[in-house]
Amino acid sequence: MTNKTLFEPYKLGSLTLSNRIVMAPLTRNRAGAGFIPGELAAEYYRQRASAGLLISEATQISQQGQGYQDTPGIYSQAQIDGWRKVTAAVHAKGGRIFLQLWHVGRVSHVDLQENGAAPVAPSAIRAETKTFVNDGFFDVSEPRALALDELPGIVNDFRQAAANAIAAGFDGVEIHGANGYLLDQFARDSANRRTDAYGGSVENRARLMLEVAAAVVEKIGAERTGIRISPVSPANGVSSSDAQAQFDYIVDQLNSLGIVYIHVVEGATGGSRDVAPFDFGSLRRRFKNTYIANNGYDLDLATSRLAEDKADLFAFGRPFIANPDLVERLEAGAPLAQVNPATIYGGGAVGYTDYPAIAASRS
Ligand code: 8OZ
Repeated sequence: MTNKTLFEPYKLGSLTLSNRIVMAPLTRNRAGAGFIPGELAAEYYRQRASAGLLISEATQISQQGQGYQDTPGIYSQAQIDGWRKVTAAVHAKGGRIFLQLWHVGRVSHVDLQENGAAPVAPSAIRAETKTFVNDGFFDVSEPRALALDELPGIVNDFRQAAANAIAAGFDGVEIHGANGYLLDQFARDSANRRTDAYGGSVENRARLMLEVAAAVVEKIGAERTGIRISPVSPANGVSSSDAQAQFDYIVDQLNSLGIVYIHVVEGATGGSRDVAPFDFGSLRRRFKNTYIANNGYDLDLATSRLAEDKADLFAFGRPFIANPDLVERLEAGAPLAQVNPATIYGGGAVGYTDYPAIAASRS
């Protein structure tokens, strides 16, 4: 047992976070034309800046990496300029913010791709999932398998996007290695049938994720590089026959790279924590830097898991949508507001920047 508390400062690399509560990445589909975050996004993140660390919504590193309508990018100068408003707003309130770097792989639709091209994937296997596009939910498109000589370009897109994030004022980046998107598609054997150096063995399936991590570390430094993984999540139609071996190996290699954190979705993303047998303690023990735990946490679970030293930081997702002052509410034992599911994805200020802080909602 430890006597740490959730509401004390925590040192993440060279940053001092004001508490151990993290705002998890949350897709909100409100980017403007050109996939640029604007003033409204700056206001949304500013309202939530009392989180010890904010992680931005998933942000595509290229047009090819986009899978949903109105998600922001980090590959054009106008996008960098838009994100600078967000980081300035958060920093002015004393907050810290990482950008989540995203390539969706096969979870996309031809209408989001350049010239209506097929989305890309480790193998030409369509995902059993839907995407939000053209103002509705549609089956994802049939993907094509990436050629071996295209993979360095994808690694390079992540590297450049990381540099762009730093140029936009972010404190660091989180590589999206979770939830059935491109890097997770390579890692999980249901989606990867390749017979080259990027398929087959545990080492080969981890290769693209680890090359991306190494490239980002080389570009912006290990202290500013984190990653999110979801070893047993069936999100977006992926599964593994060997999740423990796969993710034990990945985490050992990430540890050798010296990245500042792993952010682990424990269970089915946004669902059950007990979806499959898996020893998350094994990842915790292998990784020497910060372990961020996510999925289904509330104050009691986070408090007890911290006391047992099972994690350093705790990421809350949906509770942050309706509770901009979630940290203050948890600390005060105040009731939490409930989210309106109809306004999570897409739209404007309603259901985005109009959830009041508790002091305001009482008056
Ligand atoms: C919900 C809707 C669309 C995308 C993830 C980026 O699951 C997402 C996402 C979540 O990581």
